[in-house]
Amino acid sequence: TAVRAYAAVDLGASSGRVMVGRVGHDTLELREAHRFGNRPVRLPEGLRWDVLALYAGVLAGLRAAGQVDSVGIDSWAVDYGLLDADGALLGNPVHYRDPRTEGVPEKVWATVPAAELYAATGLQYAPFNTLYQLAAARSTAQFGHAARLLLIPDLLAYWLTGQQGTELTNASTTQLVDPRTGTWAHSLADRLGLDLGLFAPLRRPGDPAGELRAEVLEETGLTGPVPVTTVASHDTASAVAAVPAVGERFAYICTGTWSLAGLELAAPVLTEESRAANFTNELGLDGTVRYLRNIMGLWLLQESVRAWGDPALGGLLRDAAEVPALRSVVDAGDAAFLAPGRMPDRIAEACRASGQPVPRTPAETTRCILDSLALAHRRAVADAQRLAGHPVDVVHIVGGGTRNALLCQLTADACGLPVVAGPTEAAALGNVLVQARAHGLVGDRADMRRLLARTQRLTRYEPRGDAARWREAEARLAAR
Ligand code: ADP
Ligand code: LRH
Repeated sequence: TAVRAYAAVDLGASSGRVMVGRVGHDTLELREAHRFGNRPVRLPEGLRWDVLALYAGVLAGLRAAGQVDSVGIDSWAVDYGLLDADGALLGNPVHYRDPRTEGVPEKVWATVPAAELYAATGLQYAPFNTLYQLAAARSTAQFGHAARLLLIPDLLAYWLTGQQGTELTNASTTQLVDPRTGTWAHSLADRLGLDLGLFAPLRRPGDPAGELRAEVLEETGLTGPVPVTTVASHDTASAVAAVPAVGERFAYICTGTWSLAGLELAAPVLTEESRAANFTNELGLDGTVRYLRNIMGLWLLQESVRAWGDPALGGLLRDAAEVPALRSVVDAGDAAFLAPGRMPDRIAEACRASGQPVPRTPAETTRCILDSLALAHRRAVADAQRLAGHPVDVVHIVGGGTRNALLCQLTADACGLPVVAGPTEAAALGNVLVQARAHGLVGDRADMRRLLARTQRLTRYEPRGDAARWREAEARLAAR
């Protein structure tokens, strides 16, 4: 049977990569064609993405990938570029960790109370939701010249093809989409005076998104026509699509810069209790709902490692495994850890303020971070099951964190459930499989997952029975 090759462009907050997936009836192989750093730049006006460097990385990656049957693009959510009336980019896209939204949510809530926002959009509160970014941006000179807004993957797709669109799973992270219907929340936007005409028309995973422009073919050495296929362009939506689960009784944790922990549901949970627990209802593949909580994730470790002058991760994790467990834990869901800088100090301060031993060495700080992440995973998995009335038997971990065996084992211990870890490049695999499906190579979501379970290397971690210690740590945090 035919084997086809698909290029997956997957841009995470810490690195971008172009992967090539080869898909056949019973085969799925992924190879890395090119990986490049994604470093935010601190300009006088604030923290910005280096989007031209990312585009150059995409072109280099497509050249390294060689001839493919189609290209798909996914990236982190919520951020966007503005275009003027000629279609030219206005400035560097603002990074979601930029502090420009400080104090903005309160102003938005004065017009539309937070409870109404949740009822209409199902989105968790996060200061960087596109809605708040737009409320912060609209008084700027740049915004006055904007004729179009493209979310990051849609911006890159536009540069590759000349075609504009707004992909639905990523649109659902703007807080301007109704998760019940998968269409724009017009009356909400009207009340806030936000012009939805800035967005290009919605498109869905599987829809065609144009073909590589002649100049792109020339720069990459590819022979046209090469179609670009719309995938689940929110990286987390692609990653959830590639969770190799069997049946429906599973929770997932997408671990990378963030930990996104929750459930795949058929309908959103819009209750007041769910809002209070800060669960989000983002849209997934085929009208599914990604009911999950954002946890600060390995960002805490990445930023600490940067502060220590980039020691090797392997040695650090080995040393951390020797540190006694659960000595101090911090709230890994706390937005206080959102901004860059001084991470080990900020973690030490949080331990001191809650009357716990202060981690002193990099190994102790690393252990504190991993214990705290596992504890946050436990709480999210338990809360999601309760709030959605959807029990699970297993937790799937996908993404970069699957390479951290200590984190996977601690998560199994904390949740009291078996953990199945893998695949590591889940977002790229979800991206590839949606392209393959659009071209008739695989069937429905369950088929995609069966193919993943058969072909990907997965590691199972059984919970070690120390539930009482995790309950105690949880109570310690709650008592703060
Ligand atoms: P993103 O997509 O958000 O950029 P990734 O899924 O690539 O993130 O995951 C990055 C994280 O994976 C890093 O922060 C790091 O903690 C973890 N990681 C990467 N390589 C290793 C490794 N060899 N051992 C342990 N952890 C690793
Ligand atoms: C992970 C992610 C996450 C969003 C955040 C901004 O890469 O897309 O799902 O909340 O970035």
